[in-house]
Amino acid sequence: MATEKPGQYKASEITVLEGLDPVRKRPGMYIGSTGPRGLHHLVWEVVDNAVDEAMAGYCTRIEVTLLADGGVKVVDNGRGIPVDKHKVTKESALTTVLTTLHAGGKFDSGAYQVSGGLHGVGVSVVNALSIRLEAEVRRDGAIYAQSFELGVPKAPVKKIGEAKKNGTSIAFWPSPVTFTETTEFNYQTIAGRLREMAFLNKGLEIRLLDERGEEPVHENFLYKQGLIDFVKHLNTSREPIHGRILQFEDSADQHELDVAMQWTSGYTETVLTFANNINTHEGGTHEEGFRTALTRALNEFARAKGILKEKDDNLSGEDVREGLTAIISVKVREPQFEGQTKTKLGNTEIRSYVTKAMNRMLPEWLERNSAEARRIAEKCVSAQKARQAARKARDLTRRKTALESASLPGKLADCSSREASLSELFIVEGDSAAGPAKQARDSEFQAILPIRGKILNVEKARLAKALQNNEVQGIITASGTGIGDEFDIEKARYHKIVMLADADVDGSHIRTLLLTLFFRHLRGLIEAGFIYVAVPPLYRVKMGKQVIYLKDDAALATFMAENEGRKITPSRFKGLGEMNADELWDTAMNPDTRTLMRVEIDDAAIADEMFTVLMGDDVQARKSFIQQNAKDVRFLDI
Ligand code: 0RA
Repeated sequence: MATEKPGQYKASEITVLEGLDPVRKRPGMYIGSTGPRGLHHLVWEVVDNAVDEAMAGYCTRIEVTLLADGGVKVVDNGRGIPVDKHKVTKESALTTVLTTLHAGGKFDSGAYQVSGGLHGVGVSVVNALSIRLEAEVRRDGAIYAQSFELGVPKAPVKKIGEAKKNGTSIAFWPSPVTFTETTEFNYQTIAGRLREMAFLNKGLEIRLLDERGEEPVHENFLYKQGLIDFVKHLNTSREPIHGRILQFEDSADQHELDVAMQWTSGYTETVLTFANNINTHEGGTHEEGFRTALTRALNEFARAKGILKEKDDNLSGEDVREGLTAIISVKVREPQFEGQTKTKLGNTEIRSYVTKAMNRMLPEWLERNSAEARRIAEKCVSAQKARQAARKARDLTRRKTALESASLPGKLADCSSREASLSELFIVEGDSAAGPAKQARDSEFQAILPIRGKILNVEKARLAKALQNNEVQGIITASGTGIGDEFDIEKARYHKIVMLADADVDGSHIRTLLLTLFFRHLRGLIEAGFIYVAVPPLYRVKMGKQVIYLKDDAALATFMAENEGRKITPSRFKGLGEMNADELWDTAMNPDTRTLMRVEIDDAAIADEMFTVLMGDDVQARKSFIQQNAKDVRFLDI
């Protein structure tokens, strides 16, 4: 995208010389979106640079401050961005780093970098999209400073004082011209990611300070045991079946591997994978390599100890991962990120590297800790037995799927279109709302599936048991994709699945249960962007002949203020069941007037934490989690 004529510069110079115009023109290309996600991307970008310094071994502390005036400041105690004159640009390296587009950003390319498909676009992108950015560098005994507006320096780098220690401070104020939706940072989003960064980088201290409220809020993240602490954290409300957490570390000349794992008495598998600190929630070669070694080691151990008899089948991958909480973190010199959301590690050499390293370390651990290893192997065998029993039950449903519609749930009022990309499924709570929904819908492309009462909490049940639940079965068959190893997104029958439940505590509980089902067993639907929540308005207002719907108390207050003096009669919807078909159509179903929120997983680790803690058994953990996250957890009741 360089504007210079090709051939005029050497390739390396063109990269260095590219300015920030393209970023200001098409911000989405660089940060994904200009919504809240893109906004937070700015913070990740600056923090990632500081974490790169830590991974290279030069930085031990990072401080992130959410400033009272809406900016963010990130301070680290690394080497400091160099300030000497750059060979090509003839200006301070600090200025170059902040005003030119170049992949990566580090001049010394030896170190691991977070850079990849996701982050790593460079701090200059943050600069381009900020109305103001202040950089301060401590280096070579002095403090240097430079300010920018929308990426343009206000003056050259200036020495403003003496300094004993080294470090970098970047403060920036995102431009409301780019971030039209919001420029407000979310504390929970930032805290979650910083905590995860601290887990992944053992010994790195990350502080978060929020100065925006009346009382400042701060949290410190520092984990001496890294991934072990991460696993402990994820298992807070679970029941481990062995005390010692398995931990493996290995490094080869080109890559590093870090693993921590522990089995619990539950049934969900939480295997989180990272490459260069990026949550690879589409998995990839590191996960494949890990799975191969894990299945093999447990089969061999179980056979050797007679826990698995000669006549028994081998344990499957699913069997050995039941109840497992594991973190796999690799550092790769040149990571390739693939997949729909660029969160799948593609480096093929990593598959065999991880398998080999685990083949060496895991059997040895099992042998050395044979009492614990036995408990683990026995758990795997009981998972296998349950799976075999479940398969018998599933075979019945599978035979029916051959008959297509025969297997669809009886309560489903299907749409006539068979074009999945145009079809919508509304999951509606209760019969009182299902009636009007069926009347209101456009049966060409809208299907209705009523669910009665509370659906099963799949967090607490084995899959086999979950499948016996009518509501769960209905949702799975209606969605068309199948589950587990058979899940196939291509078979999805609707590309929009909309949860329609009341705004009250019961409705919120049902949404949480449904989300848990999607997250644990139909996650591909969330990842494909097919899951939505309908947000019906709370108020209907009559003003003359007009009928206006307002989503919440704030919207009502604004509307009343704007129309002061006019005769307005607001009424509050108590529940979906109270709406007639027309109202339901306007507020929840008509594509032109409804409000739908797409359910997104920004970070599987953080989502997993939320589901585990909220849906698990530990009431205390649940209470404190909800108290901490109250602002943010929209779907959940206390
Ligand atoms: C380029 C080169 C070096 C360090 C950095 C950039 C650097 C960037 C950031 C961004 C935030 N914090 C940072 N800390 C360092 C290496 C300089 C050297 O060789 O001393």
